[in-house]
Amino acid sequence: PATIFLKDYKAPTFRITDVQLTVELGEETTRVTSNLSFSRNTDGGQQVRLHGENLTLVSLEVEGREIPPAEYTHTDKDLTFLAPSDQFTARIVTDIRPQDNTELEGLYKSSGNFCTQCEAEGFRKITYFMDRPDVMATFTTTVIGDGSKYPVMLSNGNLDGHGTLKDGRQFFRWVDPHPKPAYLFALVAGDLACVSDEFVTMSGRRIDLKIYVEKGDEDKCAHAMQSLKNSMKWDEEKYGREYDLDIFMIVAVSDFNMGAMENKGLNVFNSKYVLASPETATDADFDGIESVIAHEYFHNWTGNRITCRDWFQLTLKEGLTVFRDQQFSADMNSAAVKRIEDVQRLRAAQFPEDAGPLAHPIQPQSYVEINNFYTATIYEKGAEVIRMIHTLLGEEKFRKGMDLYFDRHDGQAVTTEEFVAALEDGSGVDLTQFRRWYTQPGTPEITVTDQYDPATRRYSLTVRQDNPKAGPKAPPLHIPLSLGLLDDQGHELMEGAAGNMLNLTEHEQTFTFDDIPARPVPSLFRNFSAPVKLGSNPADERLDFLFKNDSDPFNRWEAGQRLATRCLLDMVEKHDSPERPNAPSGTFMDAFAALLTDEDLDPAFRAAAMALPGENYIGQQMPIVAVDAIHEARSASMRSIGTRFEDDLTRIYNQNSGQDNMGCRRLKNVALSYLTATESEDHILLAARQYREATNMTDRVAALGRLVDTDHPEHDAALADFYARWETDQLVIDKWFTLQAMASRPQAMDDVEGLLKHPAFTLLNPNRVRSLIGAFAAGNPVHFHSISGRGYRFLSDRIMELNKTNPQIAARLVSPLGQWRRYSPERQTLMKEALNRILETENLSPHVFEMTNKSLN
Ligand code: B3K
Ligand code: ZN
Repeated sequence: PATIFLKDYKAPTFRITDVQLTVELGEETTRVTSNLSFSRNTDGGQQVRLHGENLTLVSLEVEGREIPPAEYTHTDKDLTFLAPSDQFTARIVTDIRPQDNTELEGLYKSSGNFCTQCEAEGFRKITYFMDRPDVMATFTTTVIGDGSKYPVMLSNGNLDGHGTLKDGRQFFRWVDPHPKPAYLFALVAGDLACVSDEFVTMSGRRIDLKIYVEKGDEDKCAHAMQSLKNSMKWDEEKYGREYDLDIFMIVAVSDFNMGAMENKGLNVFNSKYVLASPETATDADFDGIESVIAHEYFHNWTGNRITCRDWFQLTLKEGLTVFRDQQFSADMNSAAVKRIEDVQRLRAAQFPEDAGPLAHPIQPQSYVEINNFYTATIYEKGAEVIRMIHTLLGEEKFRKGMDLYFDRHDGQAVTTEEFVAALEDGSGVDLTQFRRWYTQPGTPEITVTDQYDPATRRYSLTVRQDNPKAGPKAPPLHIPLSLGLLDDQGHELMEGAAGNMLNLTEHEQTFTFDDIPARPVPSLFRNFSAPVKLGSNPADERLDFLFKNDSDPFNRWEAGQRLATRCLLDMVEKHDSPERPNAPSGTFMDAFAALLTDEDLDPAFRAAAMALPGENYIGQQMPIVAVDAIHEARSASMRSIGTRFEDDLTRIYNQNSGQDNMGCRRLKNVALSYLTATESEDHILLAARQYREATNMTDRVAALGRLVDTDHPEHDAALADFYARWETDQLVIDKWFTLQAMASRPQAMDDVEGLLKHPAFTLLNPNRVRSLIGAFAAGNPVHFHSISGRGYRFLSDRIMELNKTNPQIAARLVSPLGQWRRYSPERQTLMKEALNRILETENLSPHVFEMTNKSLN
């Protein structure tokens, strides 16, 4: 497959300015008639090339004249003909078969309903088009079909008319006045239920809000609807952005390749990010819905009205919109806990990506398959880059920059350079050096040393940055370092508890502070002010001190995690030696004890601080991941903490039971995880009781998660009960698969293989694939990395099967194997073998090819 390069970008010779689309839905064939208005954009000849895949061309007319096959060329990827003049119209008729579309890109069927997914290049699977984001057109879409089967027919924009044709078929016509690229096109038709509400905008316009779901799910839309209204209000207040159509629609579908899609006025969602009730969804699900609803809504301004010039600019809309949804969720909930979770996600997914064979800058230079570039780097690191701009500019100037960006580029398809320039011009802050974040891959490693001279009362910090992944000659990045200095009582030595902002712009730089009465304790990168790795690990006492005193909640949590990580790594290192510890250090245990009695802390924060870092995170801190030793060290620590603090944990468990509060549930369930780690019968029965008596899914799943890791009779009983209880709710059954996929008990691999044959398992549903296969590969290190190689073979078999039906989903599963350099030689051999097996597969899709090939290099 061919590689596409950013440097080869050329503006299109012609533009399509208006599209009149008629889609006649059929059970056998669906006919698409497209009337296009072209106009010249640049010099460059008469040739017009339209993208098209899996289409049957029925006819082509240009300026009303039927074009004979001799006058156009036609491959399985495109259609080329000559333009008669600088402005002309074309009419193209094609047939497609949505019912056979298992890739879930273009027009396809989900649970009997028609729906679309066009980003990035799906519109070309519906009709011939200039399917590139810098071609923006107004769309009028007429949907025609059997009204008894598909009473609901939706597309982008405002409803312009509907009725019945002479032949009895029903039609709906939608007009979208805002020019948009084809990737934002959407069409939905089916027998769906609708939940309605409304929102009055800041200028007093009344907007209809509609959420379409399968019949029976109407009572699970309240949280999504509330989140939508909150998002609309927040974007007005925070960014001055008002909604711009008369109606905003969301459709929930059960077969969807990712989370959701921001199509203009008609967002299509994975039902996982819409449907929720306390009985069926966990607190984390509720938070996920809030943030994805917000994310897609925010795209209306950052993505839709201002879109990307080409797909190399993807982070222009994704990084920025993730940053906006993170800000929104922080405003709606606990900002500190939200920041912790965002950083955890960045570290879990993006740091390994940026350190491995698939590392790329947030603005990549090349790709084979664009769908492979919807990565944690483009999204999460992209959001961190925007956050750093926000930090460097400050709230007020950031808003000025954003205002200028919206003013200057509304209605355009732009580059990240144009974004940065607008922020610079609007704020007056120079971002010349900062721009390097867009083109350098890799996570910078920061080393800090400090000195204090009592005679001069001068304190100095020497900070060094290295980015090995970007190469030895890579120029230094502009890194905002938010700093606090604490005296020995834990008081802030510098003005403002938020600390000082240092601009790290050199490879190595020394910052000095005068009038410091005694050696201070530095609190570095407060609120995680830059996506970097802090190499130098201070002594346990210093971490303990920060854990108890830092006024920055993120760094407080961070100090605790670093302390825990150090203990766990020490246990791993001594795993095979006689002095192998079976519990974390005394310093850690004392710090933990303090948390158990600190009733002033926000419960959700306390729960986050009490949780040990995960096995994958610990593994990331080692050059070669000691899979089994890490698992044993972490389990032993859980056990020893549970035993040592049994009384306190039981008290916390009881105090926080029966409270209708997310933070309390989280705290209670952390306590439960330590108690059950002791494997004492009482505590297993406590989990079993919580499972049975739970009034909400958060508690039920937390309890079940504790039971699936045991051999206790309650294991089978609870799993069987859960399945029987929720058999008809696909999203809940996904949880049932996931819990078993992540279990560490010895027979877990057999269980997982057995589940493939379960009647509820199917490779055709992406959520189901993620719930079993994705969860196993990413969330079950001990079994996935089993030295027998069984886990690797299991994954590669599934990738090869999925390659045939859904290459996008198949490709997303490759990355765990790409981490092979981080494992022992035996595992390396087995992982590479698995990758090579995939590479030798016949008819390998470009998606899987690119991921596998790069993973081996
Ligand atoms: N823009 C979509 C993602 C499309 C992925 C295409 N493979 C969802 C989002 O980021 O909002
Ligand atoms: Zn997005």
